[in-house]
Amino acid sequence: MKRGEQGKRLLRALAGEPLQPPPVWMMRQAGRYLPEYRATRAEAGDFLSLCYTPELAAEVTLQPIRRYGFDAAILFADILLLPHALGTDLWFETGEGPRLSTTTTPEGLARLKGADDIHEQLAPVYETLRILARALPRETALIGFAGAPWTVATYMIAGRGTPDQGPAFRLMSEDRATFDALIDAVTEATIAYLSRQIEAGAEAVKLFDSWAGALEGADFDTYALKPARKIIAALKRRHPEVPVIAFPRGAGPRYAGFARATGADCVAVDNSVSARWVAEKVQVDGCIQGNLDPRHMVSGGQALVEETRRIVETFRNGAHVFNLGHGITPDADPDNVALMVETIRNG
Ligand code: 1CP
Repeated sequence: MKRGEQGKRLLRALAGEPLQPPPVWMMRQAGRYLPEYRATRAEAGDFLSLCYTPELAAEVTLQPIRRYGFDAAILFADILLLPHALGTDLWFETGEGPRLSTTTTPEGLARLKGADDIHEQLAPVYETLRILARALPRETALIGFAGAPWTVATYMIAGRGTPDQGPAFRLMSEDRATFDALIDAVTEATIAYLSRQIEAGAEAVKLFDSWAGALEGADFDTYALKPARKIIAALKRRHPEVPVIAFPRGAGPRYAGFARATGADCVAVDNSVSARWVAEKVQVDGCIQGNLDPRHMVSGGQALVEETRRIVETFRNGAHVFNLGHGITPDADPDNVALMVETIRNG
């Protein structure tokens, strides 16, 4: 191997190297659009059992790698396992989504476990990573992840997903001290959780701030930028060689400067921002990831091919990891994923 051609392609891109073709993986690449995922999920019985059974979680992580040869595998787990390990009740209502016991008072906060006491419950997640580190093809990078504190807190406060994060904003305005203490508790636990994921074999980690776009003005700085900066700084002290991908979904103009402000090695962008703008304003600071509209995985055809080519072309002068702007949906056609990968790799 010539110098410069060494190492996993995902990690080279995250280190800032422009690559043709770009490495590719997909958010929610292990999921219900794949018949083999549905079969393993049925075997597990329910979603949480799937997350907490290392052999089965590793199996569904590997399924899209076998099918498509993606450049990265992402640990199969969920951002809500962390509140679960902090002591929150968690269950999934079939067809509706997650339900949690709520944390909205100083007493509720006091009942949460400390950051050092989460690992017993999360041991199966670390075991999944250890299995994957052994089982993955040598060219495939292993990504660990956690939710960003604001996004995780919105679920802990509301007890479920909410379209507007109303309950979290209400607590923020009515009892900011409790709200801030919850953000701090989740921040500390996230540092402990991601450190253990790295020690178990994750070669890169991603912070999902799915609801960052709801934060405006100074709140964006306080609750999206600052916790990300704190988590990334702590991880870099312990594991300086491990790259961090930040995904402040919906950040819009605030994507610009996000990498510099937080120390993230790569900023993942959704599909509400134009690739041209991202190339000019975000990619100047380093690697970017995204931003194909996930709907193309449902509709396919020539539009999918053209959009894929356009995104590859627009980001070709800098470091780019090809991905969707958000997770692939259950109604996606697996053949469209194959067409996307083929278009990226063969033009
Ligand atoms: O099988 C099923 O029906 C469960 C669906 C499902 C899956 C496949 C959930 C429930 N979580 C997951 C896995 C998951 N979740 C991964 C695995 C790795 C991958 O393949 O990408 C990851 C990274 C997540 C992250 C996650 N969970 C986020 C952040 C990313 C995003 O999509 O914005 C969020 C917000 C969650 C919460 C969650 N978990 C599941 C659902 C349906 C939701 C959203 C709930 C809501 O807001 O209503």
